Amino acid sequence: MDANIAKLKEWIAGSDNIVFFGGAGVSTESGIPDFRSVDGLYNQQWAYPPETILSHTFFTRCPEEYYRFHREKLVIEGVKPNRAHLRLAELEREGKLRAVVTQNIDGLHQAAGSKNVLELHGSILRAYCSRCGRPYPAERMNHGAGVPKCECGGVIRPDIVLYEEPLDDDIVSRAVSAIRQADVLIVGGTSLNVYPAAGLINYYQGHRLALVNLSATPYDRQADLVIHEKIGEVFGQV
Ligand code: CNA
Repeated sequence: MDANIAKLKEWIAGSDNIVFFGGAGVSTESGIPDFRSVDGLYNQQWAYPPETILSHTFFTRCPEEYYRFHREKLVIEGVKPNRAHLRLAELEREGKLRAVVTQNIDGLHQAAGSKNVLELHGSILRAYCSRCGRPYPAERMNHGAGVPKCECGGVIRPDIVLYEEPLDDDIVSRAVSAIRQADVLIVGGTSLNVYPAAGLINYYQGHRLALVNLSATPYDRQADLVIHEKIGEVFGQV
């Protein structure tokens, strides 16, 4: 086993206060493209860049185009949790992992069995009316055609945080508290480019910050351990 992976395994074995902070790279091995990898959404052809389509302004002005992108690019049939999601859920069951803080919107941590999942950017598995707030099953939004409408006439929207929208205060404060108190912080599958989410890892006060990401990140020099490997393969060994 690679020496850095062995070290991570040792940290995990010796801690009962681990927090995981992750992003889209956690789900690429499940078949969901991330944003910034070569085959990620930023490098695919579409009439507008993803950060434009996934913005509050665009959703409000062009809901038809938003929903075309949503159903074609964000909703992927038959995806299953991979070894990273599954091992994290197992560590929580073993009483070692306190929280998963995720930027992902795919619900795969919960599908793997994780309970304390702090979804900084919400989930495409929930929907609500943008006018009256009434909750709706995600089914019609994710699989129907056209723009889903509420009985009140409002547009039904995904319960995700679009660009230009603020994060949920309660989720942020729970994430900050978990990260601040963590003994081991494992950051993985994230380019650490999207703020304010990426800045949350600055609340970590310990000396065992592990970064598991295929490509280099702006936080590599701050980390105590850096592993540039596929996260599912790494979690399959720890
Ligand atoms: P990003 O900016 O696309 O970065 C992903 C990072 O993961 C890159 O640095 C890759 O090198 C790395 N990576 C890709 N595959 C692997 C792998 N198998 N193992 C280890 N590392 C890998 O994505 P971020 O999460 O940093 O950016 C935040 C955005 C992306 C959030 O707003 C998300 O909502 C959004 N997003 C989420 C999903 C999802 O829910 N699955 C998919 C696409 C985008």
